[in-house]
Amino acid sequence: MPSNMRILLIHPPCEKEIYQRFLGLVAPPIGLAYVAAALENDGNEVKIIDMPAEGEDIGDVKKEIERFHPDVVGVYCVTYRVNHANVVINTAKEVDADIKTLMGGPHASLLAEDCMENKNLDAVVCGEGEITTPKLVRTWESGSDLANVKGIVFRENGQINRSAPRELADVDSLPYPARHLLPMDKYRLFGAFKLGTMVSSRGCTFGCQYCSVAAIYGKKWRPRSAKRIVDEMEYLQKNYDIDALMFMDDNFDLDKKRVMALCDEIMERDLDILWGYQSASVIRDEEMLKKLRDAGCRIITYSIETSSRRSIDVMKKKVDMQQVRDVFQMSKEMGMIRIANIILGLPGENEKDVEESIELTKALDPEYALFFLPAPYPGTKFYETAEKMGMIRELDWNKYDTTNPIIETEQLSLDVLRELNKRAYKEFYLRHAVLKNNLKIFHDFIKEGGIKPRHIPGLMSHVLSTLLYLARL
Ligand code: B12
Ligand code: SF4
Repeated sequence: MPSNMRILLIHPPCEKEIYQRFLGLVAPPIGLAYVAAALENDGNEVKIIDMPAEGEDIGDVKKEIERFHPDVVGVYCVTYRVNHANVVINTAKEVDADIKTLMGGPHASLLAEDCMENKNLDAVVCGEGEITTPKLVRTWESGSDLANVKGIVFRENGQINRSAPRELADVDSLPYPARHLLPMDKYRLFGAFKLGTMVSSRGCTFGCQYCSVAAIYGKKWRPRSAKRIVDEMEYLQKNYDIDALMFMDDNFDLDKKRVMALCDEIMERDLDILWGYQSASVIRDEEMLKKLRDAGCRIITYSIETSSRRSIDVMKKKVDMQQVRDVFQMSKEMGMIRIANIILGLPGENEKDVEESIELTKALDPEYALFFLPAPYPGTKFYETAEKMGMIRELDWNKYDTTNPIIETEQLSLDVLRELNKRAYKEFYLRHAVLKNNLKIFHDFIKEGGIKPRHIPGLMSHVLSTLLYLARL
């Protein structure tokens, strides 16, 4: 018999973040859409509210819950949105004490018992939600024993209990995310391109000390097959008329063979789509880059994180700086839009190291650079170390969005970090080279037909708002 519950899934709002400011990126909460698809397949009526994309603030939650009148309210919870996630949970109970409340996502998965301190929260789904959530909902519906649902933390007779862990899903057999429940018209890249996102693999084998993914799923990487990925790309293009597609994988290019097979499949099907991804590895491989370029990949975010040898060692991040330089040069020659992700002020670094990172970023000369301040996410090795060494100065989790300084070391105070971060943005963006690189890229895109007249107002307003932001820094 199908399940028959009304379920409201909420992506809570947060501050305008750096990806939006500098890349004009508004991306869908694809994890919630995966959970929604699984719940719909089981017979439930599901609604997703993507509050950041809808421009809603937390005060709008009550009217949304009253309007849909759900049996279950579930919320996505990352560390920097935990306070808003709690407001959602509390509001649901305030509207109707019989509504079941539920959290999922990285922060809830790592700190489930902590989250359950909020007495209004009935359960947490730890890790992936596709298998667990429909089973939990069915168990609530039938009133059976929650202990039989693997992968949850739940409340029973005033006690907080944890069930057996859930095994990881077979990523190739999951249904597509329920994009029909998302406001697909609202997602953008560079403020102009209609954006679709996909996940072609889950997890990562690297185990960086500051990473929540490694802390939740361990060092496991689960790829989808090239055929299934390109099927979904075709589906997205056909049904949502997107201008660009970004892969939101943790580690997209871990396996060269898979990347090559994926590109071959895209080319064999003659799929004309502009796409991009985030490279965790920064691999020097001309053959792969060429193939990516030929298959329509034009945007690569390189997570260099840091150029300081000391912090590379401390954070167990695999970075070879000569390789990074070569990769940036090669991908420039191939006409890619390159985005560099840099973390400033990791433990062990002093002011000079941070300045070197800024100089290095300028020398790499990408079209865009994002500078993050280190945030020790609870549940990670980095958090353990930072806490043990008394480095954590900021306790408000709202601030853990990598734009605010959180840890202080003997070499770098919070104020110095804040200033260095501002300086990084100004020094990087207020240069002729950035303007020149961007003009060249956009000129090429216009020539190739990637930029159409309808994109111009969005692009202009994005550039203007970035410049205004820089001027106010
Ligand atoms: C794509 C992505 C982004 C995109 C955002 C896309 C979007 N709109 O959500 C961009 C590039 C904008 C981004 C930005 C940032 N991100 Co980010 N991002 C990711 C990434 C790589 C993938 C997320 C994803 O879509 N995964 C695929 C889906 C299928 O998995 P999922 O989201 O985890 O969902 C599953 C489960 O969690 C669960 N689930 C999720 N929600 C719910 C809700 C309910 C009710 C239930 C039952 C289950 C459930 O079921 C889902 C299906 O299995 C994650 C890493 C990760 N794996 O989580 C980091 C991650 C979420 N980001 C992180 C961070 C730190 C940031 C930034 C703050 C800084 C930065 N340096 O990147 C910024 C700021 C963002 C902001 N203010 O909103 C951290 C968060 C850590 C934490 N503890 O909170 C993560 C975990 C990365 C990490 N290495 O630790 N990010
Ligand atoms: S490379 Fe990225 S996803 Fe992989 S462990 Fe490091 S931070 Fe996490």
